Amino acid sequence: MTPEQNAAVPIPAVGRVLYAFRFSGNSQRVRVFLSMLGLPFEERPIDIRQAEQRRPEFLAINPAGLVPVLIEDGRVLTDSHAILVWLAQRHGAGQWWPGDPWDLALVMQWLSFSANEIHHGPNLLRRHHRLGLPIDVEATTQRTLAVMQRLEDRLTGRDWLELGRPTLADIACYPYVEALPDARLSLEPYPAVRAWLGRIASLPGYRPMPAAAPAAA
Ligand SMILES: N[C@@H](CCC(=O)N[C@@H](CS)C(=O)NCC(=O)O)C(=O)O
Repeated sequence: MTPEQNAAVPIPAVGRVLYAFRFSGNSQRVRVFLSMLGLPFEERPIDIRQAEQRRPEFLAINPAGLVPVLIEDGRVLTDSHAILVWLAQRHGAGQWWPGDPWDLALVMQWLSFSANEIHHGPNLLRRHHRLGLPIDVEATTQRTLAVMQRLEDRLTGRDWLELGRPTLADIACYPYVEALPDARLSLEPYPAVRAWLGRIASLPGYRPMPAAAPAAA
C-alpha cells in the first residue's frame, strides 16, 4: 500500500514534514540543511531506540523503516543524500549543488564518501558505542581512522572539501565527523578537520546535533 492509498497515514498535500530521529547524523544533515536554506518545516520525531521506525504507520511512509524522510507538498522522499540533492536543486539557487558537470561530479564524490566510508566507519562505530550495535570494533575503528586521516589530508590548506566554497559535500560529510567523540575517538589529532567543523558551525542556519544524549544513532 502506498502512503497515498493509506488513509491512516497523514501525508500533507502542502508544506514540508521531516521524519527524523533526534540523535541521528543522517537526520541531522537534512535538518541542518533545511535550516541553512531558511525553509520552514515540521519535524515529526521517530525514536529508533523505541523501534518507532518499525511501526506500521511509519512503514507505510517508508517501507525501509529508516529515517530521515522528507514529505514536501505531498511527495515522499527517503535517503538523506537524495533529500539534500532535492533541496539544493529546488531551493538552493545553484550554490550547493553546482550546474557544471565536472564540479557536480567532484561534489558527488563526497556524497558517496559519506554514504560509504563515513557510514561504515564513524557512523557504525558511534552506533556501536551509543546503541550497542554489534560490529567488528577493531576493523571499524581502523576504517574510522582512515576516514579521519583522509579528511585531514584533504582539508589541510583548504577551507572546504570542494570548489572553495561550502557545498553539499561539506553538509553530507560533517555530521558523523563532528560526532566523533560519541564514537569514543578524539578530534584532537585533526586540526584541519576541527577548523572545517568550526567553519560549518558558523554558517548561517547551523544548529548543533545533541551529542551528549544518553543513546544516539
Ligand atoms: N542511506 C540512508 C540511511 C538511513 C539510516 O540508516 N537511518 C538510521 C538512523 S541514522 C535508521 O533509521 N535506522 C533504523 C534502523 O536501522 O532500524 C540515509 O542516508 O538516509
